[in-house]
Amino acid sequence: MPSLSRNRLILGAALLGAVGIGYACAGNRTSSLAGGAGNAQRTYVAPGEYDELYAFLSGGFSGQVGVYGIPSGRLLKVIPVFSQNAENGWGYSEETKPMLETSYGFIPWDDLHHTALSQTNGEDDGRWLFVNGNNTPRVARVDLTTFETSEILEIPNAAGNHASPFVTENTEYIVSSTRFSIPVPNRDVPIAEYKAQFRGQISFITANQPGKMDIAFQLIVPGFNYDLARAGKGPSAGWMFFSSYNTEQANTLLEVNASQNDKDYIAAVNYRAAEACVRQGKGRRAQVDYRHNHMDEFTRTAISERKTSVLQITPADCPGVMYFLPTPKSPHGADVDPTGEYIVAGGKLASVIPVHSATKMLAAIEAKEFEGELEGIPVLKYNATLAGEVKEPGLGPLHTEFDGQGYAYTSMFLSSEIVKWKLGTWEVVDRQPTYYSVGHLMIPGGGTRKPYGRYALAMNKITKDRYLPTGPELAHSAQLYDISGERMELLLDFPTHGEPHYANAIEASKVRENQKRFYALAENRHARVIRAERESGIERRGNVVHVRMASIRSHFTPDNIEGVQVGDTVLFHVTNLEQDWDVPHGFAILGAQNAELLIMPGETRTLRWVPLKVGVYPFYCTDFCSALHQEMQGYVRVSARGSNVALSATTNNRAPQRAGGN
Ligand code: CUK
Ligand code: CUA
Repeated sequence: MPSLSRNRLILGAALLGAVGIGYACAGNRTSSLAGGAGNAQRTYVAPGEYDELYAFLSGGFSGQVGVYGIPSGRLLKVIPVFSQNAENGWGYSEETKPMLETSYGFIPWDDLHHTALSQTNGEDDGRWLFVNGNNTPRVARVDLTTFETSEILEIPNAAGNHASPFVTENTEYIVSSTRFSIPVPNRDVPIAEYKAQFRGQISFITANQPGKMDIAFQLIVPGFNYDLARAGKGPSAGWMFFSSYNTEQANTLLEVNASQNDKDYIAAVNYRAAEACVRQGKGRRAQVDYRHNHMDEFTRTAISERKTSVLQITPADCPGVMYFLPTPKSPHGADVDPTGEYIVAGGKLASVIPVHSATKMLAAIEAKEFEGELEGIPVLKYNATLAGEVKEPGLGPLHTEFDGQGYAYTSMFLSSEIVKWKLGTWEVVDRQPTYYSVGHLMIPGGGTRKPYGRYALAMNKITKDRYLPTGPELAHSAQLYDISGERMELLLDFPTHGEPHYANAIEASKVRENQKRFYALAENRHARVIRAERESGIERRGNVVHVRMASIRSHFTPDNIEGVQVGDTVLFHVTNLEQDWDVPHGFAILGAQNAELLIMPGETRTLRWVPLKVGVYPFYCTDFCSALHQEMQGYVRVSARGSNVALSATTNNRAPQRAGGN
C-alpha cells in the first residue's frame, strides 16, 4: 500500500472522529500496480481501431468538455463551451462572440461541472450533450453531430448553477438549481438578513428543441444550498430529486454552521404537478434579465437575445409540487437507480448511505406522513420514505452510479475508494481504492434506464504520485475500472484536461454515424460569404475595412492587400471553400490581438484586427492542410493614417474578376 493512501486513511479517520462517526478501516486494498500487462490489453486499442465508447468529461475550471475514447483514455477533442479558446477562435471570432454574452456582459470563462446526454425513453440517444456553467449560471447544448456548442441559456435568480443540467427521460427538461441562495430578485440587503431575504430557486428548462431552450418555470424555494439532481423514472417518473445542504441557512463559516443539522433534505419536485399549476394560472411573471444565445444553423453566426421575464411559482401556491425527504447529513449526490425505485443520497458527513424508496414516498405523501412543513412544503418522515441504509460504506460518500445488474457504486472521497453494494440488501460486496480522493464516478449509461455497465470511471481530485510531476500543478486524473466481474479491477490511469467533475459515456455507434462532415457551401447564408474566389474583395466603410477572403488548398484569395491604415478595424471574413471532410484551414496574422481562426469546410469566420504600426504583415494558414500548406500565406500592407495608398486586394497581381462594389 503506498504510504500516501495510508495517510489519507488516517486523515479520513481523524475527520470522522471529529464528526463523531465510527468506522472500520477497509481491509482489502490492493496494490496500485493493478493488473499489469493483462489489463493493458483490455484497454489497448490497436492502431487504426476505434474505441468502444465516447466519453465526455467535464473540464471543471477549464469551462470546456474533453472527449475521450474508452477504454483507451485517448483525448480526441476539447469542445469549448463557456471559455474562450484561442486554438480555434471560439469566443474570439465575430461569429462566436455572442455565445458568451450574459446579463453581466461578455464572460470569457466559466466553471463547468456536469454533463448530461439527451435521452429518449430513458436511454442515452446521442443527439446532444448538456452542460452547466456554475459561476455565471448558464446551461449549454453541445450538438453531437458537430461537437460544437450550439446554444447557451443564462439562468436568472441563480448564483452557482450547480444542480444542473440533469435531464428528464425524453429530454423534455433539463434543470438548474442554485447553489448559493441570494435575494430574489437580487438587491441591496444586509447579508445578516439571509434567512428573511435569501431564496433558493429551481428552474425547469425546455430542452428538446434546438435553438429554443427556455425556462418553462422557476420554483422559488427556501434559501438552502441546492447541490445535485436526478430525474425519476418508472415509479418516480415525473419527479426530479434535488439534494440540498445548509438547511441551517447559515451565511457565514458554513464549514461549521451548515453542518449542525442531523439531516438535511432531498427535495422531490413533481414537475407534472408544476406544469398543471402553471396551466391553472398560479404562476406570475417576474421581471428579470438574462440571455439566450444560439448558433444560427445557416449563417453559422451566433445570435444573443435578451429575455426580460420568467414564470415563477411557489410551492405554497402549488400544493403537491414539492416535498422534503429528510436525509443525513449534507447530502451531495441524489442518484436514481435504473428502475426508478431507489433514490440514493451521498451524505458527505454521514456514516451510512441512505436510500429512499419512490413507492414508499408516494404512499407517504398519500397518507400524509409528515413531520412538519417549511414554507408550504411538507416534510416527510425519514422512516416513511427510507428503503434502507448501506452501513459502514466508507468515508465521505459523494456520488452513486448503477450497472443495471442490481449493484450500485458509490465514490468515497475521504477513504479514496469506490464501494460496490447491492440494491435491496444494502450489503457492501466490494471496494477498490482510487488514487486519490475520488469525486464523481461514471458508469456509461449509469444514470439511465439501461446502463451499459462494463466500466466505471473514477474522477479523482488528487493525483500526487501517479504521474511525472509538472510543477506545482499536477495532472488531474481519471481511472478506469472493469466492473463486469464480481470484483472491480483497475485497468488504466489517464490524465485529463481541466478537472472533471462528472462525465457521460455512450456507445460509439450511437454518435459515430451522425457526424457532419462539412458545411454545405450552397447553404451558407453568412452575410459576407463568398462561394467562389472571384467573389472575394475588399471594401472600406470609414475606418472599417472588410476583406472577403477565400481559402482553399493551398492559397488565400486575396493574398496581397494594400491601402489599410494604422488604426483601421480590419475584418477578415474568411470562407473555407473546401467541400470535403477534415480540411479546415486556419488564419493568423502577425500582431493579431486575439486568436487565430480555424474555419471548417463551407463555413465563414471573421477575425477582427486593428493594426497599430505601419509595416507589412504576413498572414498564413495554421492548419497543415496539404503538401503546400507552408505556401498558404499572404501580406497586408499597413500605411500611415491618411495615406493615399489605394485600397486593393489581389492574388497573383490580379484583382478578382468580379470585384465591383464589394
Ligand atoms: S460536484 Cu465535483 S465531485 Cu460539482 Cu458534481 Cu461532486
Ligand atoms: Cu490551409 Cu494550411
